[in-house]
Amino acid sequence: MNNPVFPEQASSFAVEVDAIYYLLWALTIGFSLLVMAVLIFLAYRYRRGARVDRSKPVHSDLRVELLWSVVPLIIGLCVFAWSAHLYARTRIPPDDAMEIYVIGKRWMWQMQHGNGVRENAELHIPVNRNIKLTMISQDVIHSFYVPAFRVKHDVVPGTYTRLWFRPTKTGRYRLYCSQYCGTQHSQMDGWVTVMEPEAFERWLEAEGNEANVKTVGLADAGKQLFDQMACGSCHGSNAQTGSIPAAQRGGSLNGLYGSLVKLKGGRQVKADEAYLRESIMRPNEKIVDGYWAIMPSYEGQLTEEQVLQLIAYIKTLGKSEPPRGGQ
Ligand code: HEC
Ligand SMILES: [Cu+2]
Repeated sequence: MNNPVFPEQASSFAVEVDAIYYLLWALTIGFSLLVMAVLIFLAYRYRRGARVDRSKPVHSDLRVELLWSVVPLIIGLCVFAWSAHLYARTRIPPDDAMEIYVIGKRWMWQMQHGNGVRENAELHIPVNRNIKLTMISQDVIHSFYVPAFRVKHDVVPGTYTRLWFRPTKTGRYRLYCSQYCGTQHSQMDGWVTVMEPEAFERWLEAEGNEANVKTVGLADAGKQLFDQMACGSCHGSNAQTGSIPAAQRGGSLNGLYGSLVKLKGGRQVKADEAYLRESIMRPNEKIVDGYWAIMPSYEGQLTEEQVLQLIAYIKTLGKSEPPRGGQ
């Protein structure tokens, strides 16, 4: 069922998002009725000609004023705390999440699974698994919206945004773009298919083996690209780079992903996907402490897909080796 007003609750967030939504409805309706009821009651009671005591009109009453200020304030703060808590949880993907890359472009969604399988306007995922989407746009702002999961996030050009959720029901759910992005915006939709884990594994394997489509894992494609673009001439081991001191080329990228990078000027940043992308596309934006700003920009030379492949490769670097110390 894909009822647009009450979409199915198909993710771990859905019930709670709806609970807050219904609470807001209840508060709005409840308070409106209360105000109306008092209004009508007083209007009736003090109507012209009614025999009531009007000798001591009340102009102000501190207790009443406090009551109608403090009670709504407390309710408002409670709603805020609850929503903020839920929001924070929707923003931080768990570490064990299965990662899928999403590229938005006019007017299509393209998904990339870790093993290299690609889908257009479709996303297949296993049920009851945490799913993390790393998303970027190739042109204008789009927004990835799956009502049944109660998740929506902008997909912007130039940097990655993230979205995560855990589907709790198998089925097919609508996917929309919810930022007006041009003439065919309304057709920038698709389907998310949530499958039993075994069925998903079979599907993924079958897609990967599909005749005449040679799928190479994302990270493997990234490794090929890394060699092809000769990134290793600056970022390789000493054997590859000869005797040039590290500062005059680039350091090893082993264990970089997820680490804290010290920048020139003393600032520290976490090496997440957005940082890696920026380091490749606009290397002069943030210079690593102790290095020279000699890395060329690859902006315009790499497609978003290729950048994703490079990042997938960099993420695999040094996982088996000890974390890098001081480069
Ligand atoms: C001419 C040498 C050179 C080439 C070629 C080069 N880099 Fe770099 N790279 C550097 C230097 C120097 C730095 C450190 C200074 C900086 O932050 O720009 C760096 C920084 C980086 C960083 C951030 C490293 C950190 O420790 O935070 C990443 C990621 C990176 N490069 C990836 C790449 C990739 C991918 C390629 C190939 C597409 C590449 N580089 C090609 C010299 C190079
Ligand atoms: Cu769009």
